[in-house]
Amino acid sequence: MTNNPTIQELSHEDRSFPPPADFAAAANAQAVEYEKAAADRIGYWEEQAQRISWETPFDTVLDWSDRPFAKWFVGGRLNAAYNCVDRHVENGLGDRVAYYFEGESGDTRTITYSDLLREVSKAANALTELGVKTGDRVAIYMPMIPETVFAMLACARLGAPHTVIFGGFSASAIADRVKDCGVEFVITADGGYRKGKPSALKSVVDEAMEDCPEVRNVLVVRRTGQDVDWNDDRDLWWHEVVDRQPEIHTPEAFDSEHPLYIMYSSGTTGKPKGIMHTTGGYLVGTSFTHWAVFDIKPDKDVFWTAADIGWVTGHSYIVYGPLANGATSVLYEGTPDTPHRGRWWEIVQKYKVSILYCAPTAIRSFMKWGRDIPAQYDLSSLRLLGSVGEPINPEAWMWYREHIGGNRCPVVDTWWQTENGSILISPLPGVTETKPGSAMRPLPGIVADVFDDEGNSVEPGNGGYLVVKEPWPSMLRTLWGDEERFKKTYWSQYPEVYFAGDGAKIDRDGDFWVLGRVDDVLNVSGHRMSTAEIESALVAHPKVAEAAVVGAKDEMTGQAIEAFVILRESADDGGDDVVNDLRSHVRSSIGPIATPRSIMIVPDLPKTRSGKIMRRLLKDVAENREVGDVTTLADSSVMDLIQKGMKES
Ligand code: 6R9
Repeated sequence: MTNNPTIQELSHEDRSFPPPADFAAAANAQAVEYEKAAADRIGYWEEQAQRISWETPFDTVLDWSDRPFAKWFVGGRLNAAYNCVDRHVENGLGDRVAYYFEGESGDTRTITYSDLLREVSKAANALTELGVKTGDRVAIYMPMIPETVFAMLACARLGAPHTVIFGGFSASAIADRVKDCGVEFVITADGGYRKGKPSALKSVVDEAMEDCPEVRNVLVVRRTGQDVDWNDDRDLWWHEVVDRQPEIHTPEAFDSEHPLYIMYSSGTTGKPKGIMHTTGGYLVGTSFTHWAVFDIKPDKDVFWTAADIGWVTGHSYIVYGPLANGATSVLYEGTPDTPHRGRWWEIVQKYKVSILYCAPTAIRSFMKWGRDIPAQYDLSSLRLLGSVGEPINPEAWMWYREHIGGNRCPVVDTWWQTENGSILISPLPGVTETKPGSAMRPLPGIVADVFDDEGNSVEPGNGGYLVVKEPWPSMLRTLWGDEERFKKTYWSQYPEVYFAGDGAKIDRDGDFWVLGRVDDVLNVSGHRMSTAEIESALVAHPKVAEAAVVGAKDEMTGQAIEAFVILRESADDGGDDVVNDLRSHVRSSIGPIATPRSIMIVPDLPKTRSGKIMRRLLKDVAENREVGDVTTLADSSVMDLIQKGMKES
């Protein structure tokens, strides 16, 4: 590993923001949390486990004897749905709102914890009637509607692990997951509303089912009322089966290590990985982090994770974390620009959202649309902002802080992965003096580091591989049906250490800068550089809305930097001047080594449905190869436009 300057030095990042005094004084998590966890990590997790109601208390906090297969809270028994729903009603909080649901087309529903208990109980009774048993896997392919949560919790209540498949996936992606997971029961809807139109889901499931003869039933929620084909032997309407069920259902307690769900990773290459989470540790991890990182005050806050339930962020911070903590959340079905570009801010204003959690890609879209749009709404209810999913460039961080947070809300950049189950690296909003673009420190109880190729901790300022050195409660337990791949992917680079697959640096203050996937790290003439660093420099230019950088093979330098840039709407329409401008901008902000070989102005970037830029496809373009598999793109026409532009230029 070469001695590179830190990202701070590269991007001249010297701004930092202490928590506002009143926020700090009232914060859930104070600095003492770090001290307690450092003094006794296992004891710390034992204490955090008290957030959860155990039907049978655990006798051992962690069994790590069969590493890398961890067992947490051994001997404990609990029911996840009971923890998310029943106990709050038993504690007299039945009238508290669990969800403010906002449909894309403006229809709304308010669901209290009592409503949730009734709906989840009925759904659990229905699944039981239909033969779903403890241990059976249930696939859920749904829009962002309350029934999605009811279905997940009904599965959890029965100990039937769910596998939620993002509602934008194709029939073949569904079939792959259903088969890999041995699913015999599917829950879907006729369709959902997206970008102002009903989009079909049932017909996609129908197509997938042609390849999945083992599925015996498909339970269908009526959401849009659109026409659907019907297979009388297999298909059932939710309202016909669930509505007539008894409203009482007694939950059964399961072992702490009973599987709660399987989530297939968004993996951009190869067969998807079935990441398996279990019950006790996952609930402890999600409820603890939701308390510590989001400072949740369940009787006051309105919490909004603007992500899809079909991704881990939705599982942990729309469903399990907030519900375990008895919080009130917003559940929004649609897209940020339907019917207009102020939709999110209208929702914040309407429900007085106090904590917002979203992805940098959304923030950069809002930047592109301009600050005047959020300025038209009352965002004064907001008190804390979070970011997740990819490195947030300092400019987007600053824009978020200023134009959404009114320079008053702490911004928490939270690093974690599907595999992690819950946030691992993040500021504590009432404690940490944050730096734009840094996820700052491992949370109390988490032991992370940055290693070089040999497995030594890198010197401050040097780049390396992000690792987690001790197990944590919400860690994945295995890959479904593939223990070897689990061991090889995460535990083979360094003995007994979790390899995250991300590059990172630790600066001289000990703060972490996550640079993106290791496969996004470039090597130009022996200099290690992150795509994120160069993208960050590009996006800092006033004319740039969004940028993606890839390394293309180069005979002289090993790799050469190729940039794809979307201009802001206010900028002129590109041309050589802009390109030259941007090249010299990157040169002056990072150094000549970072100067892109070419910069292409594009109308859009290829993204997965979870918003991650698919650099692999851009690399194909940059290296003049046939473009690879585009089926996981949110909009596959983007690649045609980019290639066309490439030929013309
Ligand atoms: C929660 C989630 C995981 C990958 C991860 C990393 C990137 C997520 C980040 C971040 C920099 C952050 N990532 N959060 N990179 N800073 N705050 O997104 O899970 O979909 O599994 O993605 O996302 O590269 O390895 P998942």
